Amino acid sequence: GHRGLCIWFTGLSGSGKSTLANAVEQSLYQMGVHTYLLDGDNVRHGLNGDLGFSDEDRKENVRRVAHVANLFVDAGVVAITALISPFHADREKARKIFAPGSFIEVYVECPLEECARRDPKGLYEKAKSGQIRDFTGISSPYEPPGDAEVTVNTATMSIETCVQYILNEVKTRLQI
Ligand code: GGZ
Repeated sequence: GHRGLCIWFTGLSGSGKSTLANAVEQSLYQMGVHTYLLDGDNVRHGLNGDLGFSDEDRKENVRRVAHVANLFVDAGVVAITALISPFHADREKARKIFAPGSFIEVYVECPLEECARRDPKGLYEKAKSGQIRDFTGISSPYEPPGDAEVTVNTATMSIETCVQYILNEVKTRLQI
């Protein structure tokens, strides 16, 4: 078998984190790699159902998901997380939970204007009109990483190209 690893996606709502995480997971599955995807969407319904979108709650969301991901990594699984994880300090704390070399931060870069144009769930529209408070990029900050292992830009690169960049890094780390 292979060893465990965490692929930590970070980026704005609508940047393409979930799309890329799913595509990467599918490719790894075809390579025989065991994965588990922890997505903001699914985790916030269960484990983190008590959390909202204040700075404190986002911090706790990131902390809990990092610890759960680390349990999967301990079990030899490639844990993939797709949370906005907007704060640099919280991502650094997450990174430190993992054994050295077992954490790949992937910055899913996409201009705010493009994310707001995509607006797949109409959340940017609601945030701009004040119907949703503390919305990342509009009324709550996003701190871009300066130290991500991989940066992909979904406004200028195809999904396939982004996935290849990420897989290259994963294969190197897993030595496969
Ligand atoms: C940001 C929000 C908010 C607010 C609801 N701010 O694009 P989506 O819809 O499907 O994914 C977003 C998701 C963000 O949850 P995370 O757990 O990833 O955030 S964090 O890491 O900051 O804790 C978005 C939806 O929840 N959503 N309200 N106010 N995104």
